Amino acid sequence: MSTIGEAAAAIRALRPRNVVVFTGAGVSAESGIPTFRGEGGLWRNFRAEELATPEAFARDPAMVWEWYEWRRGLVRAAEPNAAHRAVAALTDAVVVTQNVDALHARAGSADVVELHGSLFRVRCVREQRVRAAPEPFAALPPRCECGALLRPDVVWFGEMLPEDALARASAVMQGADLVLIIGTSGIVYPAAGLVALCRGTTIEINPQTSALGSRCTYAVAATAAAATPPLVEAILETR
Ligand code: BJW
Repeated sequence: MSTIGEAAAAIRALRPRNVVVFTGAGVSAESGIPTFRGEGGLWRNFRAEELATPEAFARDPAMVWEWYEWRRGLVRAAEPNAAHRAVAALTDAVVVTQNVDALHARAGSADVVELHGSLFRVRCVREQRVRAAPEPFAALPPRCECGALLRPDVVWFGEMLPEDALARASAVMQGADLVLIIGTSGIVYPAAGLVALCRGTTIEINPQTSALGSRCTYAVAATAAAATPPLVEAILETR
C-alpha cells in the first residue's frame, strides 16, 4: 500500500504525457450511487449477476426494467463528486469507464470511452436501433413503436462489449505512461484485463483490496473523492 503523498511524488517524477483514467462503480459511490458488490449493491435481494443478463430480461423484462428505472432515478438525482470533477480537469486525458451513469460527462470530461454502455440510452430488441432515453418511462417494460421490447443499451453478462469502445480502450491503455485506476473490484472481464496492457505506471485508488491492486505500481487505500484531487493536482503541476 502507498500513501497519497508517495503516489503524488511518483507522478511529479514521471511527468506523464499520456494519461488514462480507468474507473468503476467506486468513483460514483460518493455521489450516492451504490456499487455492485458493496453495501447497498443488492436490489430486492438480487445480485447484479442475476439481473444484468439477457436471460433475466427474457424471463422477466418488467422486473429488470424496475431495477434500471430505480437506478436511473438515483443517478438523475445525483451530482458528480470531487473525483469526477478532478478527472475532468485533466482535459487531455482519456477516461475509460465501466460505469453507465454518465457522471464523468456531466462533470465535464470530454473524452469518455463507455465500455458497458449507458443507462440513458435504449435499444429496440428487434430493430437494434439505439436512441437516447433520459426521462422515466410511463409504463414498464417500455416498447418501441414497432411493438418490440426496448432494453437498456448496456452490456450484460455473456454479451460482447462494443467493439469500437474496446478497441479504443485497448489502444489508449497501450500508449499510456500513467493509468489512474479508480474504484473497481477488477473482477469483470474483459474490462479488468485492459490494465495489463499498460506498460507505464499504474496507480490504484480504492479503500478496499481489489483484484488489481497487487498488480499496480502504487495502490492507494483511500476513497476516490479523497485521493483523486491531489493526484490530479500532481499531474497538472507537471504541465
Ligand atoms: C470505492 C469507493 C470509493 C467503494 N472510492 N473506490 C475471464 C475470466 C472470468 C470470467 C470472464 C472472463 N471473460 C469474460 C468473463 C465472463 C464475464 C465476467 O467477467 N464474469 C466475472 C463476474 C467472473 N464477462 C462478461 O460476460 C462480459 N462479456 C464478455 O466477456 O463477452 C465475451 C463472451 C461472451 C460469451 C461468453 C464468454 C465471453 C460482459 C461483462 C458485462 C458487465 N456488465 C455489468 C453491468 C453493466 C450494466 C449495468 O450497470 O446494469 O457491468 S456487471 C457490473 O460489473 C457492471 C460494472 O461495470 C462491472 C464492474 O464492476 P465495478 O465497477 O468494478 O464495481 P464493483 O461493485 O465490483 O466494485 C466497486 C469497487 O469500488 C470496490 O473495489 C470497492 O472497494 C470500491 N469502492 N467505494 C473508491 N468511495
